[in-house]
Amino acid sequence: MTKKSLMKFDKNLFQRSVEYNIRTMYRRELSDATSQQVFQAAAFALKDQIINAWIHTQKAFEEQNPKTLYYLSMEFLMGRAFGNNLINLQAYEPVKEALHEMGFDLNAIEDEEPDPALGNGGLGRLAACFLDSLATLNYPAYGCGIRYRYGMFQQKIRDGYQVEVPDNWLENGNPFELRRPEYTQEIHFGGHVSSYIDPETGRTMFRQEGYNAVKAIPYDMPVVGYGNGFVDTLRIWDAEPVESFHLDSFDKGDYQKAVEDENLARTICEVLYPCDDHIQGKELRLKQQYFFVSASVQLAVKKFMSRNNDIHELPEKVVFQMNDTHPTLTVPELMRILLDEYGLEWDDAWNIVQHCTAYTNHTIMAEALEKWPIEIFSRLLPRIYQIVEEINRRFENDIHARYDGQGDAAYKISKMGIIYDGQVRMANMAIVAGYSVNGVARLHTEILKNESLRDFYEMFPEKFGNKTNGITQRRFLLHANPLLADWITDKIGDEWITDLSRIAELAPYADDAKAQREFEQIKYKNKVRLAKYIQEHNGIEVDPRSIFDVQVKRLHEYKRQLLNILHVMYLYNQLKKNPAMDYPKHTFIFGAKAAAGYRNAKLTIKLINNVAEVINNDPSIEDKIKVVFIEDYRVSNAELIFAAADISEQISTASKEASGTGCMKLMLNGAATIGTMDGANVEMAEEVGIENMFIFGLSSKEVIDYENNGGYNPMDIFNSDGNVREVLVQLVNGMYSPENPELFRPLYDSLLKGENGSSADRYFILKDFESYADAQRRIVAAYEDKKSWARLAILNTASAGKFSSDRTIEEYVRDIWHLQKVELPAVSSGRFSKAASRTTSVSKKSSVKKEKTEGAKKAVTTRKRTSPAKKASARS
Ligand code: 26W
Repeated sequence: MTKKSLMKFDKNLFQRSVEYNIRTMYRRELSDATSQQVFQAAAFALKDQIINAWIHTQKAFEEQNPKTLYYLSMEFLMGRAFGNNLINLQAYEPVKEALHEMGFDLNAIEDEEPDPALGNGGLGRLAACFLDSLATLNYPAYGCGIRYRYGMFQQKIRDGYQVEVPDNWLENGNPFELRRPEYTQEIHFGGHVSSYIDPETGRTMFRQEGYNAVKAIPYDMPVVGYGNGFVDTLRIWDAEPVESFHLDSFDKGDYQKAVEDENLARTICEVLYPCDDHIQGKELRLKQQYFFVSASVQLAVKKFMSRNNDIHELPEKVVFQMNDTHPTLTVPELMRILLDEYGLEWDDAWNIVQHCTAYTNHTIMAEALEKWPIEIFSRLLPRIYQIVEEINRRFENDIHARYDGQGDAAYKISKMGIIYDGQVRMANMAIVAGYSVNGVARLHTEILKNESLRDFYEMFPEKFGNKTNGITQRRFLLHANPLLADWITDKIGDEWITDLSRIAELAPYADDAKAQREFEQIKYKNKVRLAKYIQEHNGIEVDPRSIFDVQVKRLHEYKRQLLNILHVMYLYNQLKKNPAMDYPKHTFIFGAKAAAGYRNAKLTIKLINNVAEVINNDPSIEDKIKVVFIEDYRVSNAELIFAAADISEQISTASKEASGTGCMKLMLNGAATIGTMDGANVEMAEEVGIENMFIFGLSSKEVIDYENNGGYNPMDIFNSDGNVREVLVQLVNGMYSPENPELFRPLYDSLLKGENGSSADRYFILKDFESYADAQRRIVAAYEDKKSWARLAILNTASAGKFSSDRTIEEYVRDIWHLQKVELPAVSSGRFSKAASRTTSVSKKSSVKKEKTEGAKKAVTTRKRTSPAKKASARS
């Protein structure tokens, strides 16, 4: 790999350790071991090495008692750990060599690891990138989540349809996790609330009784920082029954409860909900939310009290970041602990909660806003519900105090009330309680302030801020694209690995003919690698010299995969009518999972596959276009895809994509974006220049204006645009579904008629079609000139500096979390682990703008690599 390992890696010891593990774990000789067994053995050998650094880091936390971040998220889409840990330990090359000498190929061994898919998409992957950055930047943090037994389903494509297969990722065990029974917490559901008088204070107190209980057991996974010997923790909770099932329970008369407790424990962590577009109000999901939030908050408070004396100081040492509304129960749960267990008065407790909790919003889609029916909520969480009622009562009083004069209070309560219309509205609770509300890209934050959360912004303007998303360059460039990573390091050095703003130094190479050729060659090799994967997995032969045009992301109507495939159908029509048409070879690559119950999304997958079937098998177009649907899109194959892309499709209806992060991964790997002015695309255009992207479509303002005026009439386009009409008719004339011409009728209807009361073409696909087709024409023209295309690609890579999650994390630290970096004391470290390898200094090149406050100054420090000699003197 790019960077020379700074670790003292003992190849011999590693090899002996792998061999030993194979003997003791599998009673086998090395020569008889399967690849899976070698993976397990090597992963355990690696974990042994990580453990030292992990202990060392956690000891430093204990000694320094720093403020700690608890990043609460229902999803962590970590991807495979083995290769990533090797990268961050700077031991990739030595381990590759060690395995090679033993007769194994590291890539093949990496492929043996199941891809932990404890997340749906953007929100979960963002959480994983954040952990990587937190550890790399020396910040004390826990990721808190759920250890789902089954992660995101595996997608199989059968006859063009998506079929969901359970993802049994723990089948062979997880070598990187540690079970921590000593941190077990108990969680209570149901029952009722009773009150009693505290004999000491004379105050009325409340407690939950007759509940069902479940034990929460944490499993810890190391999160290894890059090259700094720093290891944070991902703590995911599993459920177990409080007592194992006793036969004598029957005699004691609580047989029923024993069975219920057992069932509760069995079901709670069973499966990740594969839905990220609308809420289903499923009781089990609310149980999952309370389960992991309660366990995480209880333990955080206990840990705090073990190091500090006064619970009132909690906000100085603890911050809970709520990743969307899913962990909002943090608010009433912390209130419960402070009121019922620590005996605080309401105002005191509320003051603490208001200084410990912060909320990130990831979507403006109304159907994704979490609301729970009071009936379910109060039955499942009776004491928590009482507390929410009181929070709501007091907040309504505040609204009255502020708006009664204007006669607006009733309206404001209808918008902002926490309990309203028979439901508990989670976003409203998170905003009222938290001290910070942030959006994930500038445009998104502006829409929150001016549209969707306007009333809240009016009331609490100081809470709102923007934190544009980012991605970790260590996984998505250093690991995913070793050829490009090496090339970049060759040109500008390796500082970009921990300071992506440095990648701007590549820009001058955009005009260098030799660099252009080299860049092109690298892209070509990566396309060959992906073409091989496609050949193996899809049986489709694609030409690596064709344009690789990629749309990989969750399938949603607002992301408009339908626009993309309708355009492919249109192109095909053009080629059929005009076989001599000069058109460069173009491969359209899709990858997407659809929520299991999302009909139009699943039908779009079927449409893509059916279009692929027709086009890929039509010799008359001479392979000018190919369509590929990559099965089971996930973190591991995403890495191959990003490295090989020429074109990145970011074509959501403007205003709908909060940020997007795939756009950043593709840009970093030198793909040019075709996109709307939506989400982070807007900021990408600022960085690379709009002339180096292919921008099209309605602006978010235009979309919002249409929406506020009842939409537009797509029939006008149908009637006036013959090209559009032709493809729409082909949706329902059996051209792509001869066995059932009506198959795609729902897609046709969604475009022209609207369904379930929503307006026709709700996502402005037809409205944007011509403008999209035009942007595609510009791409094809630009691709003709190889040199200028390479220039464009290099400029995209060189302009991606802003989009590192390191920058995002520094902004959260500066404006919201106020954490300090923890410097590790020096140790004469063992192999792999290298503590305190760096000193801290204010980097002039930091992409985070300097702030005036003291705390902020500390937060923007980024480290610089110093010579070993300097390091030694810094330590002494
Ligand atoms: C209640 C069901 C549910 C589950 C998940 C609703 C909504 C979600 C997530 C908020 C959906 C999500 O992943 N949003 C994405 O978050 C990314 C990280 O900020 C953004 O880059 C994407 O634009 C946004 O769609």
